[in-house]
Amino acid sequence: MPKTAFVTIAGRTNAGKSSLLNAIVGEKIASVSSKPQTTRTRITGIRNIGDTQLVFFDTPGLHKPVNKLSDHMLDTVKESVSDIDAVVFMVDCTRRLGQQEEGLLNSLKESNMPVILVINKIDLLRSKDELAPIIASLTSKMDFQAVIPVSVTENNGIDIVIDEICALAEESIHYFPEDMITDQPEKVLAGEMIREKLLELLNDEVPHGIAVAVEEMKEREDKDILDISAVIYCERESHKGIVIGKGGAMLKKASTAARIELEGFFQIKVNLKCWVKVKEDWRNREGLIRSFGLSDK
Ligand SMILES: Nc1nc2c(ncn2[C@@H]2O[C@H](COP(=O)(O)OP(=O)(O)OP(=O)(O)O)[C@@H](O)[C@H]2O)c(=O)[nH]1
Ligand SMILES: [Mg+2]
Repeated sequence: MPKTAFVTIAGRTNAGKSSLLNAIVGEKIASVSSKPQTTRTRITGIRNIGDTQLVFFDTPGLHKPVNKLSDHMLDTVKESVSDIDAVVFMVDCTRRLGQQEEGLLNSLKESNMPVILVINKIDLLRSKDELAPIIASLTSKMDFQAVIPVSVTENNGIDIVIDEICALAEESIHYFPEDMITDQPEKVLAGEMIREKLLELLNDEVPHGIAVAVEEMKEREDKDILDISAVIYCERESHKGIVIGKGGAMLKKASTAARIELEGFFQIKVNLKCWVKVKEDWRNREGLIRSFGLSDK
């Protein structure tokens, strides 16, 4: 009989949740950046091991809500930690637990669901001795199914996370075909790759106010070329200037980096065209948030 486990990865923003999802799935399906609040929606990643199918949900990071988009992101986390088999609660070992993390831990405690504590970024600790007090403080808060220190970027400890989750899988049919790694549409994946590059290249508030909509994505009939056209939306006219950059330099840099990644992912030559438009204060406008696929309400 096949087995399945549904697992949500939750935790503070920037802890490394999407990095973990990518490492488990073995392909980069979720955007990763050094900026907080990179992930905006629930992202599904699938990994098959023998007759066990693991279905992971990467979620937006916990943060202090600052606008309506934040409210939707935090609702996504709440909704994603019910009706599943386990939660991977990921912390950044270099940061203290925040109020939002404490809140999530308390609700997980009440739910009686197995919670695997993953302590990430141990490569940043000066010595291994620093780990014991961190573990002691976290385990005093609740009874975890397992406690696993990891470094996702150094590929250290991820196998143990996978083993622990496999042990929780229950007999059930598989819900996804064996060769599927995510349920995200290709246009969404492409848009996220473009947004990730802008997040890394831009500073301050500008990158957080960006949404990318891929309007067209089509393989040419006569040539092995994938044409992609995308619109980059930002919140103000002044931000548009920053996104485009002097003589178009910023937009060129971001779209070149995105094109290289798109070509690697889709294994085909890509012709990427990006336009920049303004949608004033879209992160506080429900209709626009919905039109960008960032809320289903
Ligand atoms: N040093 C170190 N950095 C890491 C590790 N894992 C992830 N990072 C970095 O941490 C940053 C955030 O990683 P993400 O995977 O985007 O974090 P996230 O939890 O998904 O963030 P949000 O989507 O904003 O909630 C990136 O710059 C990663 O490269 C790790 O093990 N060690
Ligand atoms: Mg993320």
